[in-house]
Amino acid sequence: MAELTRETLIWMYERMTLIRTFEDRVAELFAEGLLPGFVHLYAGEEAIAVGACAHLTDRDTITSTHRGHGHCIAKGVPVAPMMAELFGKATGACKGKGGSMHIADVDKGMLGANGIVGGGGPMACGAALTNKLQKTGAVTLCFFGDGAAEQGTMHEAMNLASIWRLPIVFVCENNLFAESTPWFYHCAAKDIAERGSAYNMPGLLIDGCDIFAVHEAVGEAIARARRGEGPSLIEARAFRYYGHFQGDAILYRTPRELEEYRRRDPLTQFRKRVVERGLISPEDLDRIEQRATEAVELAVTKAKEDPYPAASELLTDVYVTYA
Ligand SMILES: Cc1ncc(C[n+]2csc(CCOP(=O)(O)OP(=O)(O)O)c2C)c(N)n1
Repeated sequence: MAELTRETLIWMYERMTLIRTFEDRVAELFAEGLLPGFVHLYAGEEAIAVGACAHLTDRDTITSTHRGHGHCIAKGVPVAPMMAELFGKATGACKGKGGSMHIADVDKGMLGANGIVGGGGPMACGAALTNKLQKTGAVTLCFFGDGAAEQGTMHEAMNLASIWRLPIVFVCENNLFAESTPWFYHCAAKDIAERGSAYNMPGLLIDGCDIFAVHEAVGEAIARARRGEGPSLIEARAFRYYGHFQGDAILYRTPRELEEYRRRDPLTQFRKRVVERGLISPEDLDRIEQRATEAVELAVTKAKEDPYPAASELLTDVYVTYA
């Protein structure tokens, strides 16, 4: 933390706050019946996406999950096209055809949220292989959940990434549940991070509610990847405040557990630590929160007014043709 510039600290709080504000607002909009399809909210896990993506430029790539809004915002995808996408509007990041689970922005290096659990691993290998062969120096972060950790695709991806020494960091976001199944119930290992040794890569377990711990650990893994030393596995433990999807009755978690999550809230922790050290004033942090609220409200107003895709657009963007 000591070595972080004020600019980086402000960037971190801006992004974490923007994710929280976006997610809380989406929860309301979904409850009002304004958003078609499913939404899976990321609130509570902000420190992971933001701490990790703080090291990346647009040329670096990330793969995401069905819980992808936080990854998009951390990687720099603007909230207006994201919100429009959730409303299914033509101005959406994917022209309103992807919805919450498929937001992508290739110019920002965001290769897409993904409804297929464990689908990001092979994609990350493809992106990283391109970077390795073309010697771009870029890295790929592969975000995946504790449930996805049990998918064959993730094991194959980690094995291949290690054999080929691909510039990847596998970031397992362990929010304790795969839908309603607790992670200790589906995972045979002591922790997911220890599986790194099975693939001959470093494996590290960290506190995913502490952005400084995430920033440091992922930063070291990224530096290793950029040096050509291959992939790493980082398991970041955190919580999600909302249900698995919006509408989930959350019968598998007690109110006491939720209280415990709130006590370790990543945004509150950040605020306390930077204020105590006199790095950013509470007023400046309040202003950042205010700006996030304004940005999200503007995105909502615009998304509501924007048009749906034309019927003539129904069959476009379905296939990609390679010239
Ligand atoms: C291949 C595949 N299997 C099952 C599902 C159904 N499904 C959607 S989300 C989910 C749980 C994923 O849990 P985890 O990877 O821990 O992510 P989290 O929801 O906790 O962020 C499952 C089983 C799916 N979408 N794709």
